Amino acid sequence: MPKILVIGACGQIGSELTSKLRETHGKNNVIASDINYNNLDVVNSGVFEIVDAQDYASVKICVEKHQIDTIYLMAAMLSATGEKYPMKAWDLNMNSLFHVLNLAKEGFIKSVFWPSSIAVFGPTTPKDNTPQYTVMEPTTVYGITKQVGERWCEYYNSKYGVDVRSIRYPGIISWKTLPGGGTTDYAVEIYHKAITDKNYECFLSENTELPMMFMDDAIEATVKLMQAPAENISIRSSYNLAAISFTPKDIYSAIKKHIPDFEISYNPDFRQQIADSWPKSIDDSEARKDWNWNHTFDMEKMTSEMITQLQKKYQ
Ligand code: AKB
Repeated sequence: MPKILVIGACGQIGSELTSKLRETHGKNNVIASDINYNNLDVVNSGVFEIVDAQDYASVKICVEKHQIDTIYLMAAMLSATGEKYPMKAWDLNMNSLFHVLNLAKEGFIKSVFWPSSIAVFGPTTPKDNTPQYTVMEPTTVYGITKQVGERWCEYYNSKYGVDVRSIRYPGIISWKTLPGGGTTDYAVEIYHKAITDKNYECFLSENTELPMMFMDDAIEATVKLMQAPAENISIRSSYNLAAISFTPKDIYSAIKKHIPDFEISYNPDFRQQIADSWPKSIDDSEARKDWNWNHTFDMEKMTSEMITQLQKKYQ
């Protein structure tokens, strides 16, 4: 059984990843950690430690205390917040990655999962069916940290034999924990507002198409990648990953089928420019080939699950 530490376990992906890993590997083999107690479901559902991902000693103490061999580093500052605090985004996203990679290099842990993002791509990248290997000129601080991080992951793998694995997540849609500070967050907010207010003002324009994925698929992909035999992992920077692509107008129409009196308006802000620099759709054939990745949620299935679950939550 691996002994796992999830850093950033209170966040949108970290929280659901923690519960999936606990189901799979046993509650006592998965230590959740974050910089605060922001998600009580996570804090109260197993062993929880306060860990500052930016502080090497804080991470190392936790690793040694629990004899951790695998770290999932889910702490990061996302694209929209990163534009407000560029240096903080750089420091958090890069320092945390170096700490974890160095713990692996020094032999304290055996393997690392680190999420990259579609934000590694930029305006000069082909937008449709974006290939695994292509032009990458990110224009956000977040995207720069993810692109540089990918290079370091590949470097630590080839120079020091570190077993680091990564996925370029698209926008992730979930109902349990809210995302924070991303450009794709509208696709979660819209479901909440459809139920609570029957009205949503979208910060992206109606025809802005972006790659997206339902949380269950994102978690499944992460677990699959980490369980794959090392010899199948041909990419040590980060894998393209895709499921569905849609615009605000598309998601509005899908929700309206369930909530006919739902209304939307559009008021694009600074996040529009970020969205415009990203791909519309992603070619993830390498992930499908190397570790049998396959998504299961399309727009319809995701929308009925989101609405069913959120209606229960707000009852
Ligand atoms: C963001 O919008 O910043 C993130 C991402 C696509 O990585 N959700």
